[in-house]
Amino acid sequence: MGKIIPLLTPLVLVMTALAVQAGTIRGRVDGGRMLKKGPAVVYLAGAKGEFKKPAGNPTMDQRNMTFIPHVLAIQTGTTVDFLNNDEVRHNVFSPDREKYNLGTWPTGKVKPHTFTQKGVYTQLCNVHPEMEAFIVVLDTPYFAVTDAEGNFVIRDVPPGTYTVKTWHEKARFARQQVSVAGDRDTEITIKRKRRRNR
Ligand SMILES: [Cu+2]
Repeated sequence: MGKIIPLLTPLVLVMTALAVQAGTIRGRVDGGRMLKKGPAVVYLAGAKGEFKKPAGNPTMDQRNMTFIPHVLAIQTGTTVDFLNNDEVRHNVFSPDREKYNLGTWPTGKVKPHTFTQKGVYTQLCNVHPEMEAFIVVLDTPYFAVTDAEGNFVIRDVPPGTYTVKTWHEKARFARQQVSVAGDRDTEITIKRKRRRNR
């Protein structure tokens, strides 16, 4: 016992230092009325290293004839639990990327699906063509979905320089470089992409 305690102390100090070094990016996507159609997904491209496996399964619910959430961002390898909380039967399929059709089922049942390929999946129900959502699968753990005003926070980012990219179902946004330091928050505003020749 006497030998373990002196070994643990430096380990705790190193772990504390690592935790302190992670930075935070706070920002706003300047999307105006585009954000009324749906939130944006902001993510850091070019992050390196071994990423932690995502913990827990996010859900994609079907309630009041609507997919909830409208936009779900996840890391590759994440399993999403698909729910049905309506009285009617709903279907779950996507024509994009790895393509899936989980079938059609009544209220209360849950079906999981694991996303292994990055990309944007249009989430549809073949019983109700008006139902639509988006699952954005990213090969990075550093991302955020904005609120209705475009605000977002990306936490626990290792210090470094990254390209910030933004996905939105209707609008395109400019990329930008950002440098993250461990000792302070980095604030950014993401603007709409300007069209050339106009
Ligand atoms: Cu449906």
